[in-house]
Amino acid sequence: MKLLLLHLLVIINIFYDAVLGNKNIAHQESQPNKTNRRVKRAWVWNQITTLEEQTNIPYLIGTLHSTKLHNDAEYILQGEYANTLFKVKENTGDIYGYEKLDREVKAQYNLTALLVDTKTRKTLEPPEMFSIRLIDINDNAPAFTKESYNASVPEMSARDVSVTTVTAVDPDDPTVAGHAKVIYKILQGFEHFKINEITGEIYTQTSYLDREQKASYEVIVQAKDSPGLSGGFSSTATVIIHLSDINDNFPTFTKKQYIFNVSEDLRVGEVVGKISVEDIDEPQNRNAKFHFMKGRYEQWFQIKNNAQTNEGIIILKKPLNYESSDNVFRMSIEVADPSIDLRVAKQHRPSSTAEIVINVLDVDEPPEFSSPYYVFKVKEDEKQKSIGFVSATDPDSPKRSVWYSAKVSKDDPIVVTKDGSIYIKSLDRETNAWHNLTVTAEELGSPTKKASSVNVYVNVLDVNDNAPEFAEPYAPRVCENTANGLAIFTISATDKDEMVPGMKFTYKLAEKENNFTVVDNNDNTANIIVKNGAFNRDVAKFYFLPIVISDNGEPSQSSTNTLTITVCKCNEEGEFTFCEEALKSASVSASTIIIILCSLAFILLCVLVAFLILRRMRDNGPLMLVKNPAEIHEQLVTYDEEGGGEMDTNGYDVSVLNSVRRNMVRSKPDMEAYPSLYAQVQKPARNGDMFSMIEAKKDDADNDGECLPYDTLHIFGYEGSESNVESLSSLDSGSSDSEIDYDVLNEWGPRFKMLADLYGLEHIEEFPY
Ligand SMILES: *[C@@H]1O[C@H](CO)[C@@H](O)[C@H](O)[C@H]1NC(C)=O
Ligand SMILES: *[C@@H]1O[C@H](CO)[C@@H](O)[C@H](O)[C@H]1NC(C)=O
Ligand SMILES: *[C@@H]1O[C@H](CO)[C@@H](O)[C@H](O)[C@H]1NC(C)=O
Ligand SMILES: CC(=O)N[C@H]1CO[C@H](CO)[C@@H](O)[C@@H]1O
Repeated sequence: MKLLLLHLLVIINIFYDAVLGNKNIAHQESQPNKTNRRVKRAWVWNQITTLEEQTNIPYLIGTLHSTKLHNDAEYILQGEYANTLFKVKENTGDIYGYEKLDREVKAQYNLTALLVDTKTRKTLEPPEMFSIRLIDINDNAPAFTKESYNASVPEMSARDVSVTTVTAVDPDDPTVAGHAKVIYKILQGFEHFKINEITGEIYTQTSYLDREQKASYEVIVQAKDSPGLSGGFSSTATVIIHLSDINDNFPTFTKKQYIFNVSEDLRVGEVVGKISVEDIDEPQNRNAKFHFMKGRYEQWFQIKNNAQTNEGIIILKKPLNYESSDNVFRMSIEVADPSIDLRVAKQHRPSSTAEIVINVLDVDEPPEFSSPYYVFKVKEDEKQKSIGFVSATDPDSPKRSVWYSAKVSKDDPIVVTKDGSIYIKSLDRETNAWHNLTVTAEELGSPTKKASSVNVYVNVLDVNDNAPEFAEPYAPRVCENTANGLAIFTISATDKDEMVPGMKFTYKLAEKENNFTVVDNNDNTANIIVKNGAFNRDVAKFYFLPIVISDNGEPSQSSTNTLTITVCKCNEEGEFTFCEEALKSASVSASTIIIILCSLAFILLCVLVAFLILRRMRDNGPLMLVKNPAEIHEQLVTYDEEGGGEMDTNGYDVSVLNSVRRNMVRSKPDMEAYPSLYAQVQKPARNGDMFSMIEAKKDDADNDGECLPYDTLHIFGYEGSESNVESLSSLDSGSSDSEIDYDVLNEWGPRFKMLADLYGLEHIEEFPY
């Protein structure tokens, strides 16, 4: 049958070639002479055709023909595949094919024919180019460009929506009718899809394909050639058509009721629970929007949508309380999808409401104070009383009793009792105007021991309990001869109490005074005015003006402040030329002097102890006795340096010392003249023998087991005229031959003023006592 077909095709081909005027293979039968003459050459062909896919090898393809052929001539082939695929019979010119040829591989072969003399090997004719052309037979099926195609179309599309296009190509000769013409057809899936048989474009055949029912379809398309003819070849390809999702399904609740248990201490803004719904669309096409049906609970809860998870999240808006009546909430919730395409939505709107039940659970909560903070105001003069209380209650149903505590130190003026009362001991606004503390409340017997705390502010209110005083330590100066009535100075005052507007200070002299007056300026200041300006520095260098300053508080407070006015030397212009160092403070307190003297006495004591120990050691060895006088003298001078340390520790009387010094300044020291000064010390007989006297004293000291023999000091303070050492007396220390410069004390400021005056000789007489 196939062979028959082949023959038929050959016949058709021959006919075809003849009609187009191609040169016939069987040109042996035509008139060769005529042709030869016209073209003036012997070759009579230039194209030979043959069918592809011939299998009876060798097969005749065609015949070369030259008029110059004779017995000693032969044909020779040259060119593509000459003498391999194509061979020529030398004497006849018949060309045979020796292999099966495929037009779809190579459709034409170009060759050259030669006619040569067998003896001379000379070409008898010029070489002639010719070609062997293969005639197509339909031996190929159309081939799809891909083995399988992926395509997609939105679900719920209408009819005749283009999905994709498939293409198949037939390699056979398209110029031969039907060999390469392709017709498409759907073999599988034609219920839902159709194809344009010429273009290969696939369309939807039915509308409303639902992705949620079937997401993809496998369509098999066929491509076939030789339409309308029997036979022909075909091939198939698979087209997978995916339905792409659209938002065409409503979200639905999976339960009729959602129950949430939340503890009452859930904080505002936290999540009560999450509600998930079912939506069979793909996630990007879900858009559940939840809302509560109108109701009372709206002030407590709020619902938010989570687009990612398609959930509704219930969030607390207002604090919950198990103990209140609002401890169970029931509400209806609705879900909708506003972006759904209602034209294609295939379902009726499903029931989209559910019930939410929120149970508030009890937790043990800390006590609650009645106020977020407490402020108490109390006058500073109030003492030992309760100023108020704080209170807290257990919000839970056991209603446990509450006790209170505060972290205060022992000397804190405020005490918080267990029952919440706040007591004050005594308060001073000038020390602390506020007492801020934290009070903690705890439930008695609470298993969780929860506590809460509150701030308590105690504001101490001012009471006029401080007297006004000078605003600063004034040191006014005045010239020796000042005109009467001159205001030399203005004073003002301060008060430690709260300075309220309308506060007024008044100034007056404490006692009658002839030399100055104080004039109140009625603006909280006062002027010092000279009354009797004939000041004489020889009479007095300082004036002490006691001034009473009072405030107008309730009750009024006043104090006496002494102003020290220094009288200075002045030139004619009234400028000060010489002033004593102003006494800033009116007096050095007696206690300061005592402290200074006690410390001096202590230092002296230490030195004495050391000195006596040294002495004893010296007595123990005979070598010590022969210490040279200069050395001893040096040690005694060291003692002398301690100044007024005359061991009169009970009631040191400066005036006694002073008078002694004064006398000593006036006359050269004559120790004999003052025996009474050391009368309390029992002295050994003054026989003039210093050595034996020391011996006697040493024995005294050795036999006194009770204490260190420091009282022997006085012996050395009065050694007599025969001593081979110089005077030990510190009374000498103020004399001009002392090498110590006590003027340094003047530079140490007012605290050392007294000492400076004691030791600075030039001031002694002027010291105003
Ligand atoms: C077709 O699509 C599927 C998934 O969409 C993929 O796994 C497959 O590789 C695709 N095939 C082709 C030929 O593109
Ligand atoms: C909520 O609490 C009740 C009892 O109070 C319990 O029966 C129920 O299982 C709880 N529900 C949840 C979701 O915890
Ligand atoms: C106490 O609290 C008051 C009022 O808040 C504030 O003005 C004051 O500075 C506080 N005092 C102390 C010592 O914290
Ligand atoms: C300190 C003092 O009072 N000085 C003189 C003030 O004036 C009278 C005379 O009015 C004198 O007697 C005081 O010595």
